[in-house]
Amino acid sequence: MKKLHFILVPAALAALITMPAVAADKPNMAGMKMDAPPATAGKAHKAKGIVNSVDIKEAKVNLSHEAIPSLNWPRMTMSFKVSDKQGLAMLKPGQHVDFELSESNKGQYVITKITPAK
Ligand SMILES: [Cu+2]
Repeated sequence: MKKLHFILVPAALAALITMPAVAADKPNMAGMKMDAPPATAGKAHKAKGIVNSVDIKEAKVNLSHEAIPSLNWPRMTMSFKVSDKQGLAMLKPGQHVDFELSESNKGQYVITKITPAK
């Protein structure tokens, strides 16, 4: 009986080590199934992402966003200006968020609305 115990422990550990990698991918996959905004939705582009850092003073957020089909953008990590001051004030690193982007001028995109993901 003692011997069986020693065989089971490494197997359980191996399962624990491989699990987080799988779990970390799941939220992103689920996010991609969200209803895509219609192509005619004006200048607001809806997206999802995870907050990396927040700069209240500069009104900026750095986040890793999902692909944004309406802009033909792949997923990436980048900083955005945020005009939604109220939304910005509530953000915390690691948080999953839903946000809306608008082009302000010459390819500069500003987040006009940002909320914790539902
Ligand atoms: Cu980007």
